[in-house]
Amino acid sequence: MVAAAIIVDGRLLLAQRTRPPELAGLWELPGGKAEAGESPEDALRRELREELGVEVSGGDRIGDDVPLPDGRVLRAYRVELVSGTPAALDHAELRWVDGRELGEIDLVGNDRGWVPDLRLHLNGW
Ligand code: 9L3
Ligand code: MG
Repeated sequence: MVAAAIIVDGRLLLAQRTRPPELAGLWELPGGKAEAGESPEDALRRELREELGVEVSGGDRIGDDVPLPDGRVLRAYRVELVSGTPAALDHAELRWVDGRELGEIDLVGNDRGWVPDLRLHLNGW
């Protein structure tokens, strides 16, 4: 599983999940599941195209891998917007948050451990 930290002008892009019911309404770093034979970087580019309608580049790791209950790991990458304006094509809503807001918003549990690392790159904390 791969997720993206898109940071512009000291704010991080968060996306509000619509599913499954137990995660609906919570906010996450956008991303998803790598398909068979797909590299994490390719998976992230595809997911962001599908979910946000944007092209991204880069891909330095940020934060630690998060072990998921099913044995997979969730890994976050810092990416830069290359083209397009993020749109909520697969989420309820998008929001740009600064460091303070990141600490106050209801994140999905899996993403909470990344907050200290993310904040180092954000304004306002
Ligand atoms: N997940 C957690 N944090 C994230 C992402 C992208 C995904 N930043 C978890 C939520 C779901 C699972 O991974 O349990 C599958 O995500 P998706 O394929 O529904 O986006
Ligand atoms: Mg997803």
